[in-house]
Formats: sequence, C-alpha cells, structure tokens
Amino acid sequence: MDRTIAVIGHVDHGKTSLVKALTGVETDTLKEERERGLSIALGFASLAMEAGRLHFVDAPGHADFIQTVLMRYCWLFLWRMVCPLKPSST
Ligand SMILES: Nc1nc2c(ncn2[C@@H]2O[C@H](COP(=O)(O)OP(=O)(O)OP(=O)(O)O)[C@@H](O)[C@H]2O)c(=O)[nH]1
Ligand SMILES: [Mg+2]
Repeated sequence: MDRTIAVIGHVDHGKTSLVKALTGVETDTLKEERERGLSIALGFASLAMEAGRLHFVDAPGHADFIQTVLMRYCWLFLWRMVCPLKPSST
C-alpha cells in the first residue's frame, strides 16, 4: 500500500537533504531554489518499498512560504479525499 509522508520543519533544518538521501531525488528543482539553497515550492519524491511506494512531499520551511505550503497541502488533502469517491468502472 502506498503511503505519503509530509516533510515539514523549520527553515534550513535538512528536510530536502533528508528526502534526497532517502530517495536520491533532488526536490529543489527551480532555478531560484538552487541559487538560494532554499526550498520555495513543494517538492515530490518517492521510494519503492516491498509493501508499496513511500511518497514524500517536501515543504519549504521559510515563514514567507507558509501560505503556499498550507494552500498546496489543502489541495492535496482534498484530492486524497475526493479520489477514492470516483465511481467504479462496473
Ligand atoms: N551539518 C549538517 N548539515 C546538513 C545536514 N543536512 C543538511 N545540511 C545542510 O543544511 C543546509 C540546508 O539543508 P536543506 O536540506 O536545504 O534544508 P531544508 O530544511 O530543506 O531547507 P528549507 O527547505 O529551505 O527550509 C544545506 O546546506 C545542507 O547541506 C546534516 O545532517 N548535517
Ligand atoms: Mg528544503
């Protein structure tokens, strides 16, 4: 079964580095993120496990981006709520 883990924490505390160490994926993909060494947008990565995939949502930690984080997490939460309600194909 797939699981999603939100990686949230204080700015510059190693969230993106942790996700990269676990998955090999650099989630800071924007030019501005690389230039500043600071996450600006949500980043996504996943890891294949025996029991399914672990998905990581890497959030920016800087206070200036908290609104972006909350908005995007709300959308992700709603999406997770709505998708299981899709009618079956039978
Ligand atoms: N010494 C040390 N430095 C680390 C470690 N993990 C990350 N860093 C360094 O800390 C800095 C910030 O790492 P990031 O992974 O970008 O931190 P972040 O929490 O994703 O930062 P934001 O997304 O901007 O909040 C980088 O320069 C990393 O190289 C660690 O375990 N030890
Ligand atoms: Mg980061």
